[in-house]
Amino acid sequence: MPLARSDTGTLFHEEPQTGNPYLEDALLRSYLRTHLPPQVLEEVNQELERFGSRLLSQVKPLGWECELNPPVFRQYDAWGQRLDQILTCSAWRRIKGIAAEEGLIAEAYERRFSSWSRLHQAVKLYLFSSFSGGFNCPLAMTDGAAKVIESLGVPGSLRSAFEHLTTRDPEKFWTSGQWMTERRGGSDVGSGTETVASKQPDGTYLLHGFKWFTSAADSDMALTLARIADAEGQVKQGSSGLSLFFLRVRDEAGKLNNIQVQRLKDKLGTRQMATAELWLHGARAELISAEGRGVSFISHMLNITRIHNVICAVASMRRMVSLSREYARRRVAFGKLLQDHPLHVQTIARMEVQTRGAFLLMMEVVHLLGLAETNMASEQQQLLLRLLVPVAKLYTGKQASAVAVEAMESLGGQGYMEDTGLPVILRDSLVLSIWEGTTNVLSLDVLRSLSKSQGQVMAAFFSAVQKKLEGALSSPELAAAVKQTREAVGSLNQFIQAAAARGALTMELAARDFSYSIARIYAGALLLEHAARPDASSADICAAERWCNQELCPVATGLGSSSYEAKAALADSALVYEGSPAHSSRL
Ligand code: UCC
Repeated sequence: MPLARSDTGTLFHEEPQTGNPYLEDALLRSYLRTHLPPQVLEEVNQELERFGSRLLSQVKPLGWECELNPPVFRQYDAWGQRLDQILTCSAWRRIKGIAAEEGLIAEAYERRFSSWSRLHQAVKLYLFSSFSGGFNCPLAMTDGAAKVIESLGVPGSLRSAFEHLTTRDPEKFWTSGQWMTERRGGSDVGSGTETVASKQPDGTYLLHGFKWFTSAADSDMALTLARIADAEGQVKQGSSGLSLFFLRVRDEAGKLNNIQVQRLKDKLGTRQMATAELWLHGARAELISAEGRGVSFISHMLNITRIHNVICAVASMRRMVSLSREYARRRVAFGKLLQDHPLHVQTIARMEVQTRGAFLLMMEVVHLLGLAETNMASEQQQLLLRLLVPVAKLYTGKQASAVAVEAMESLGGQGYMEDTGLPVILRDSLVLSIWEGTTNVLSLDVLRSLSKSQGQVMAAFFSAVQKKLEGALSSPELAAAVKQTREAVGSLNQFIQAAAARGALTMELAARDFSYSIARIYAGALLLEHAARPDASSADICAAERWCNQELCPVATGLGSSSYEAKAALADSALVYEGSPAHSSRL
């Protein structure tokens, strides 16, 4: 009678205990064994094992402390003087130091492993992400800023900033913000940006404007967009009126650079990290792009932060699956462990398949980026990278929250409890499909990459998929999955031919399904390639088969059901607005 007295119950839920995240990640380790040159593998393997154990012993508790102690905003002191201080907790600052020590940005720019440095950095970020207490966000923007400066050839005036961003010295390490979003919009940067830059006699600019979402507002510097005013104070509207600026947030004495903090945002997730509304009242800044080329220059940053988004999405999926599978080893229900209930394990296996596809997509993107950055990428690989960044971002951003919700459910009511930490992961994953370009905006970016390259990105895609499928043909057990993928490739090709004969509306309506088709087919080809290795595990083979069993080319189905025609757009509108005042008023 365990509950004969109310305070002596013996039933306790056991916390899922996960170990070294590197050692427990079979797919990551087999990927590195397969692809890294032996000397690089030896070094990286040891380092990642050490890093994995540091994450558990040091970073994980700090990350949780960040969640419990979110940043606080002090606008005024007791005497009415304006302070505008964003106070972060000591754990947040300690994680910043660890990020520097571990070279989480430096690794990509030192290039000690040549083209593999990017991949090595990405793997560290992937392991770090779920324990980082939200510090993955400032790191994304810091990396993006370093990339912009590097792409400019590290001009003299930005050398010091570049060194601060890429140092391993915690005392010198800077993080950067990316101040793109203004009150009139986050996606439509070209028409939503109102900040004005006026040139000063010394060649610097003073910025006046209002930045509506500035993430990691405690950063040391920022890159931001503004419109340069001419002698009459006039500015050019639209995207071609935007230029890119560098600014320090505070001076050496800690005084804000003519910036006022209006308030901190009250967000659903990423609460460990301060996102603020900022007034720029003459913030001194340096023009770093050609005039009117701001969007094009900041796209270097966007592509890097989008890749970080992919890394965080995959990390979050992996973390949730790890917690789910470990819980199933401990929790008894209906007379046996959850791991002995086939339906429960089937549910986790489905999450695992999604995580594996997303993981390989992430590794492909960072591998291509590493090649591009060391001038080792062919033209085809560069085109593929341009296409896959938005595809991977939009696909994994959506999958991360789907997996998080499913994994939470697999822990039952416990998963819904704040102090298990699972709700934090879920909340944080929900932003991944929103910031850095929503799913639809990125689907349109996929179309932009097609039109800008006159279709060459698709030629690169088809040729890369074809090569991977040819490699997988040697494994008879993969034959059915290869066939399914080939058919999907054929359907995608047919869609492109058919869409070419129709108007722009068809492509716009198809953009999301088209991007999903690219993601599913490419991830399928990657899973098949991985499963065709001589030392592939049965899990590798099963993951490839199951992935390829899903609908790989949804855009073909949409075309078949006439979903992308003008008539369908009218029907969409009727469906959405039936019963709304807007609809009634038209009657
Ligand atoms: O800041 C934010 C939150 C910070 C938190 C960061 C944390 C990261 C998380 C990581 C994990 C924890 S969120 C704000 C993010 N905002 C966006 O992502 C903006 C979304 N909107 C877009 O992406 C739009 O598509 C725009 C702004 C790029 C579209 O602008 P335009 O003006 O219509 O663009 P255009 O005219 O099409 O492109 C202008 C130029 C073109 O080059 P040129 O002039 O040579 O023809 C384009 O080809 O920019 C080029 N371009 C690109 N190039 C545009 N996009 C790209 C691209 N993705 N890659 C290469």
